[in-house]
Amino acid sequence: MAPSTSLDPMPAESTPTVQFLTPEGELVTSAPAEEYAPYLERLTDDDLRAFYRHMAVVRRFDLEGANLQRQGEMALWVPSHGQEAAQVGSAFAARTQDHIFPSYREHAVGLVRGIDVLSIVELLRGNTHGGWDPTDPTNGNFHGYCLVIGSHSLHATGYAMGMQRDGVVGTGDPEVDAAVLCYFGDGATSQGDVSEAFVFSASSQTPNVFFLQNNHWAISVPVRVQSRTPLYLRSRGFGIPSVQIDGNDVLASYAVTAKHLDDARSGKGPQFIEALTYRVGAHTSSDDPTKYRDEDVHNLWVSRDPITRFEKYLRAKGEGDAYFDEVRVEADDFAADIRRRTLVLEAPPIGTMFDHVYSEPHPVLAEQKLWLERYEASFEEEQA
Ligand SMILES: Cc1ncc(C[n+]2csc(CCOP(=O)(O)OP(=O)(O)O)c2C)c(N)n1
Ligand SMILES: [Mg+2]
Repeated sequence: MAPSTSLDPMPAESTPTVQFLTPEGELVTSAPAEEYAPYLERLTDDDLRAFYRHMAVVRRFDLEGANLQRQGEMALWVPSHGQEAAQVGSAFAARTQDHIFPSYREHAVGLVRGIDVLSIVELLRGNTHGGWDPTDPTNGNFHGYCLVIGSHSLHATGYAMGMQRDGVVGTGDPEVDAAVLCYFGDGATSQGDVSEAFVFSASSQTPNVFFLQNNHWAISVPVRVQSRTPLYLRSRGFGIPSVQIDGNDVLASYAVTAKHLDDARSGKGPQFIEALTYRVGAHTSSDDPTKYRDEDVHNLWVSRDPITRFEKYLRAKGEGDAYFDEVRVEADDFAADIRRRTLVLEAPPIGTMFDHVYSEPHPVLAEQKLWLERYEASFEEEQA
């Protein structure tokens, strides 16, 4: 059991947290984890290596993103450092036909679902308003990032209600049945939108899995200010069962999400998962966490690092230096490729900002677009 910290909403000892991997990388099955253990048995060694590889690559991508922002290539960077296990495990639990509604820190989920993560750079550089097209089959049903805190929990619930009406829930066909996995943060649970999503999801018994990454901070507000109860208990008052997991344990994240997505697809209704994790970096590149964070608590969470923990586990299982060296080279190459492609990104034609406001052409926007294009062109005429 993870030791509690002054930032935990309640002492960890009093909550039944599902954990399979201790921070030392030892495999354990505590009582609350037992029902999820069968979901681990289906994992092959290749799956475990894929978990590690994705976590390592996305951490390197995150570092490159932060560096590129500091070098003036992006307006903003949103770090995912520390949250790799919560994201990679849960993302691997989703099936191809499931839909994912992220907030804005889910770089690892996007990577697992197959988006070109350069799109995240383009979004934070201001080159696009959306980043990627979720309806493009190559984008793994990974919907757009959402910066309006908690609002996408309603989109995710509405989408799941649509799936029920489309008849893709509870058919018993594993190729057809689908669910919606929705990610949000501890701060988002204070938003009315999340409560409303819980109401509608519970009353319609939608195929939703709500995945909360409790990274202990909403910018500079600690989680203990957001809630007087552990957050995983929140949904129960709405009639949505819930479970708290060690979010720095990729195996717990995988197994628990896999079980509840299975339940959701088969028509058993929604589930809420609270993954206890920690935002090791700043909220964004615009934030300075040294102004409000306790160094000792920070260091405690760093000692629970999800990637180091999983590396210890894999090494104990027999994985050697060659594999870890290979992943390190792959992660460096990946980051170098992102850098190379970022540096040649060009600003899009200015009119594109009007193109996706509505799904169909709109006369007022068409007029505004024309006006802006003429205005821009007037500078070129002046110079001529
Ligand atoms: C509706 C709304 N209110 C306020 C903000 C400003 N804001 C941006 S991020 C953030 C904190 C969110 O914290 P949390 O939900 O824990 O997610 P995290 O950033 O920790 O992943 C706030 C308040 C916003 N983007 N949207
Ligand atoms: Mg948070």
